[in-house]
Amino acid sequence: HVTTRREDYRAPDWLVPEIALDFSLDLERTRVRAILSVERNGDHDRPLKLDGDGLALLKVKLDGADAAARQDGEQLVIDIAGDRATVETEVEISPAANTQLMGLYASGGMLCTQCEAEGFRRITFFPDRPDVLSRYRVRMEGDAARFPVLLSNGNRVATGEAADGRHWAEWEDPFPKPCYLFALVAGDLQANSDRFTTASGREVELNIYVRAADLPKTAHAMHSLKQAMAWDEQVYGREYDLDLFNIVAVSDFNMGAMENKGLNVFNTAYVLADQDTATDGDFDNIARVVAHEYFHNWSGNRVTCRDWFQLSLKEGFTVFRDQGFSADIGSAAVKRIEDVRVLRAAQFPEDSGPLAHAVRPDSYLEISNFYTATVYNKGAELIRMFHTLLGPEKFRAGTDLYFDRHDGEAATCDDFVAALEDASGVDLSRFKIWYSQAGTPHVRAHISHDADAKAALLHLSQHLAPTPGQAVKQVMPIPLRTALIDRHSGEQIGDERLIVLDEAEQAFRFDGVGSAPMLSINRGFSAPILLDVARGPGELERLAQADGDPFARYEAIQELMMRALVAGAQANAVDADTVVEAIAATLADDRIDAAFKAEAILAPSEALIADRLDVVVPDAVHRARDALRAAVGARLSDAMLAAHRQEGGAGNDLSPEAKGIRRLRSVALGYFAAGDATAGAALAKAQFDGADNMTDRQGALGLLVSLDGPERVQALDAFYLRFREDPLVLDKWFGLQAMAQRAETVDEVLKLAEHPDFTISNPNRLRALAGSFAANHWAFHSPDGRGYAFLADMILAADKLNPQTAARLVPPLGRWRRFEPHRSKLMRAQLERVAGTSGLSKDVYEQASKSLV
Ligand code: B3K
Ligand code: ZN
Repeated sequence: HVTTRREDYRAPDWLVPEIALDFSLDLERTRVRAILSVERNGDHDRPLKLDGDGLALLKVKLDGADAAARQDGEQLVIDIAGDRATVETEVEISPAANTQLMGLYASGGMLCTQCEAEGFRRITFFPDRPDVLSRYRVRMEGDAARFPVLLSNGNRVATGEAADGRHWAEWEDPFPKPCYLFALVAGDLQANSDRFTTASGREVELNIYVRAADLPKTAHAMHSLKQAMAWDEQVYGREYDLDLFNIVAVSDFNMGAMENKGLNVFNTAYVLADQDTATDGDFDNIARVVAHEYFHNWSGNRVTCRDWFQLSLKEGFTVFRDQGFSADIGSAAVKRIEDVRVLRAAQFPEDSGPLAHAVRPDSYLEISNFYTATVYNKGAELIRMFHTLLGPEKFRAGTDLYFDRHDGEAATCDDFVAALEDASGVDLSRFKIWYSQAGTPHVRAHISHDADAKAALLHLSQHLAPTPGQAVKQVMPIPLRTALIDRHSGEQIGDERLIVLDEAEQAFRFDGVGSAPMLSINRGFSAPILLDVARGPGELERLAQADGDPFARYEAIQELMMRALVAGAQANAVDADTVVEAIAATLADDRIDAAFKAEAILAPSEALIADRLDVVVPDAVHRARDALRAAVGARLSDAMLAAHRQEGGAGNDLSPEAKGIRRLRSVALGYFAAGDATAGAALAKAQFDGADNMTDRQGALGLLVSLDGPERVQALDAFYLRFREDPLVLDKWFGLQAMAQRAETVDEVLKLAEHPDFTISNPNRLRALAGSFAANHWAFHSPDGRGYAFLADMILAADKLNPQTAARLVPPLGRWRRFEPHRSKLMRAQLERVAGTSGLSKDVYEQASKSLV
């Protein structure tokens, strides 16, 4: 396995300004003819090297004559005398046999492509790197009955009938693009069609292609697309640039979706929704992903990445953009809470584990392994820090300059920062260390007060633990939105300040502070750090009610719970008093909305609690959390019932208010059931039976699966019978059982793996069972090690079909260092078994071997 290093980057030897592709489509055997106009780049005499992967080469010609091409490993090497040439190749591939879902593959009888990062080489020979940009002309021909719809990037320029019931279409994309943005779709699909008029008056035809039966479920995705198009014009000044924008939904897909120019290909999970089958969370995710892929048209497609180490240039920035969009169309405060929860759940563990890597990594074996929470979500936090430092106007001037300066180019993260600096006049050089240094900085804070001087001193220190390959860490600049709050009145003292901690230890002075204040710091989560604030007694309780920053307020309640839970896990007894009071006060507060209440009172997950412990004993964590929830539920049963019964969440109402009421409905019911399992089960069953929407139905079922009464099986069976024909809902059925908080969950999961509806070849189904289970802290860490063995079995079985998706299941085992010795050994043993298996893909090999170090 070969390591690719960022420092080895060299400009391409040959450019390919034009490519013409000709597909003769067939599920079993597709022929691909490619004509490349190549151009020597710079003064050198190196041959043209084209990447390939699993291609059966039928023919290669240079300027129309048989070429002396040699195959070097998977590459095709061609000597060219002049500076320009035409290279023609013909290959055969088998979409039906393509279980990796990279390149051209079959899904439910249709054909589609996924090329990012390195899938284009599985379609034809080409310099498969993002800094080679070409104009594409694509012709495809196939059976007219099987593939009535033929799509590619750009505009359809011609169509026609061919012999033997075949037909063809030709597409042309006027915008030069890297090959990872190429796409082709052929299938029996129907479109939900609509129009959008851009700010400058361009009429854009919009289509969402799905199987005919799914058409009624496309309205929300279409609505979201139009919202996203308008938002990008208003907030970033970015207009769409073609007359056509197509989305296609596919059932078998490795990721969420893909931003191919003018032809986004989506996992059905991020397109299809209606009241009966999709939760509010699903609706939100559809809006988020539709917007994300659309936003890539500028941040990714018009300006792309020079090399894959720059992946966060498009992904971190585009996640930041989709976060802004979701905040604007929903509740900004709740969106921030959700984003930080994702960061803490997915990225912080990455940053503190064996697979820690920088937002701009330095090396990889397999680039697919670097589509991570670090590159995406921490990358977005980095952009957010720039936004915080510059303010919205200068930030916008910076992004305008970036798009302007690099339009049509393949750029770097340094280029992005340079544009922000040049447009704003602000020197950001010291912040660039956030791109290169892995790990989550740990900041400690305390306040001292000088009554005579009426001044407060904020003492801050930072520490960053070593990560693999980075033994010595440098100090980082950490932007902290900070305010002081009067202990008695609860009022903020003076204005909020933006402090930048950029030394190992530093003090900041606040004047005009009459009495010892309370500290509100890292407001809005202005920096992605771990924070330890020395607090006086009663302070968190006070901040939980008084802090003017909604995020800080949420943090205060969560920290209060976290302290009780960590102490509880260590002492095997939970003191719930302060938590009960804080939750009671939050529920009673009519200045805050239901959505915020639901987020604030939700107990931190077991994984999050475990992250605070030096040595994790999963049963202790589970017991502590259970005990706290039971105490809260028992002592606040009336308030929980009232919150559960709050009116206003009509099933067809997708307003933020209605969503908030539904969210609180199930969260409150969860607490109530924790306090009284029997009455809780009955109420949950009633919610399940009476639900006219999937949010309430899934919310209730999510509780019932963890309870032991007869309602559990009744509800699961009813759900199965009703939705067994709907793959996305069946995924929920598998996922909810895998997430059940019961001692028997491992047994259930092993049984579900044998269920006729389980299949390892569909990534959504595999993630629903194995991915959900690995995230079920208590069950996965079953002391007999069966959970670990199951996951390892799944990884090895999936690796034979789909390495990319298999590799994504490895990280939960890589956390072995954090657990008590017995489990630690069991986890390690399974990792060793995986890493030691012969014939492993480089995807899984990289993740497993790195996780053992
Ligand atoms: N850019 C794609 C990622 C596809 C990666 C596949 N290995 C999705 C997205 O971030 O928009
Ligand atoms: Zn993306």
